[in-house]
Amino acid sequence: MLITVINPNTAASMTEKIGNAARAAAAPGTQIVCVNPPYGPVSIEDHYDEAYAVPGLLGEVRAAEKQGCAAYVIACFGDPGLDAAREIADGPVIGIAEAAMHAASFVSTGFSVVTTLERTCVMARRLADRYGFRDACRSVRGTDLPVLELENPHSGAYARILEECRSALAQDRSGAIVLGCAGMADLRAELSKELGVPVIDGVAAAVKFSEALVSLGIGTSKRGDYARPLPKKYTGAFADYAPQSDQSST
Ligand code: 2AL
Repeated sequence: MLITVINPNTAASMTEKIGNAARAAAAPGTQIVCVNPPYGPVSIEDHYDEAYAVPGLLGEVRAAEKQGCAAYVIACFGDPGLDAAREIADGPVIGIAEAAMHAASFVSTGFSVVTTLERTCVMARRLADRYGFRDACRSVRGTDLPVLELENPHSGAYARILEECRSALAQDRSGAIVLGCAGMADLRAELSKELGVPVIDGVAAAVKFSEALVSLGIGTSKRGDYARPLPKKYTGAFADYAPQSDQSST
């Protein structure tokens, strides 16, 4: 089965890291293709970045649909464009925030999200509410680390994240940690060993949930609001994004 993992930001080093985490999680027989859009923000850490990441992300889904891709992972913790991607995909589309939160809910009654900049905490909290984890998500903790500092080996990111995880476990009654950024995927194993609790990276979790759904023959519903987008004209710079009546070109 082919799973396309999309890093919706344009930082190639992060795409490589995400691809490694996805391949490490994948079962034999699963092919992982990890891509990022050719245009858009280099990192996603506010609502504006999220909005401008979505056209490129949807372009990657459209291209992969033509290759017969079985499932998609949106590898950014804001799960940008998730609903729109589902409208144009036949297979499952899994966001890493929803995957990580669901995984955490299977192994703890409550979890903490440890993320990047303080301002992204509200975004993660809103996702927890939207996915039904209002009670289970005991806290969302920022580390004041910009996303691209996770790509800098001299940033001290690991120590800062470890410290915040420890505070979450000590103060928030959490039994598990959810990593709040795809760029933290490579830190999971060491953090889990050091903290002695489940530490969940959404990239790996989303790959496993995708494999499970595809194996079960379950794709995205095409009834109701996940039906194909309505064919219509888009104007100006977005003309090429217009949904077509011929689904192969949507
Ligand atoms: C992210 C992420 O996973 N990728 C990105 O660009 N920003 N998440 C975050 N909390 O900052």
